[in-house]
Amino acid sequence: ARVASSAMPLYRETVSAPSGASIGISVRVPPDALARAWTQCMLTYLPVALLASVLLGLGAYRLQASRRSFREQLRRAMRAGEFHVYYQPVYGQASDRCEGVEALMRWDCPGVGPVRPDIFIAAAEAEGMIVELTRHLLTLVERDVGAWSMPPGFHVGVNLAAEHVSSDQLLSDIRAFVASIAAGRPQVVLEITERSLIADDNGQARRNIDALRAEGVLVAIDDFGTGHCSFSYLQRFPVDYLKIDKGFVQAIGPAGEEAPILDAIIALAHRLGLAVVAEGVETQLQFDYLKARGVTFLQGYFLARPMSATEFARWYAGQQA
Ligand code: G
Ligand code: G
Ligand code: MN
Repeated sequence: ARVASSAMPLYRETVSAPSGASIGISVRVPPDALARAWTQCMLTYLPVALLASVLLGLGAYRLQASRRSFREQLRRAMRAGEFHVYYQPVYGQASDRCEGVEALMRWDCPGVGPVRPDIFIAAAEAEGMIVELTRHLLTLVERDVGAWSMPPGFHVGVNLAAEHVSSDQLLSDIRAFVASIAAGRPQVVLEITERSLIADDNGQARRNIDALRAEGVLVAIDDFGTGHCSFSYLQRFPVDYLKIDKGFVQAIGPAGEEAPILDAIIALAHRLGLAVVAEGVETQLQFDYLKARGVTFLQGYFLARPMSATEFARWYAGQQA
């Protein structure tokens, strides 16, 4: 269409037809119409864009704030003494008695109640708080173990997250822990997961573990068989125990059905010269099955549940009597 010559060119194109002729197309608009269209466009989309960016910003801020507040909440809970440690007896099959404990962290959050450890441990790992939390656990264990009187060599097992195992603070943390409980001459056992071996990109975890084992600390692979387990890591990464996950132990059926994977793991451990710890032993049948296959240590509700430090001291004294 033809419009006033003051109209602004908006679009221009020349198309050549198959006949050889060329057709010119040009679109022009009067400036005021163009300005009106732009204004309308802005009025429609600008509020939407503004709203979207405010919402995004608010979302990012709240995510940051909730992360910060989770870290602050953990620190506050540590200061307020809301964490404590439960101890689950570990039974030695050769001696037929309790030869150690595994320390398991508990959080009683006022107004909320007990928070499940798998939840707060996973959250602490995700928020970069696990090293701080584990250090706190070590101080609680120091206090508890100091109040017991156990025979020398009594096993004290603690769980370590992969991030801690591969950090350069591990050596000093564990050395300080060992020194602080040295009076009773216990045997410290570090329970690490398969992930600690696999995530060891720069070899720091391996160096830490080698150094601590050379100083007499024992190392167990926890929850064995549940991670991305690769047998080649076991060959390259020397440890002392394989701790078989309760899932495999529970495969021993109520009528004593064979558990082929469990049998294979026990055989593999023995071939590698590793002692086996079975966890989650809940029945007499499972207990007998594992004992018959030469499992060194057993742990589970059939033997004893995790208990507080004072309950454990009383229970242990009762066992000796
Ligand atoms: O009792 P149980 O529900 O405690 O523990 C649940 C899980 O939490 C287990 O896999 C156990 O290994 C883990 N866990 C308990 N205490 C600790 C701890 O102090 N550190 C780490 N890394 N894991 C722990
Ligand atoms: O993953 P790790 O081995 O660190 O955790 C031990 C977990 O197993 C703890 O949550 C502990 O309370 C739990 N546990 C200990 N004994 C038994 C048992 O006999 N049966 C079951 N189902 N869980 C157990
Ligand atoms: Mn464990």
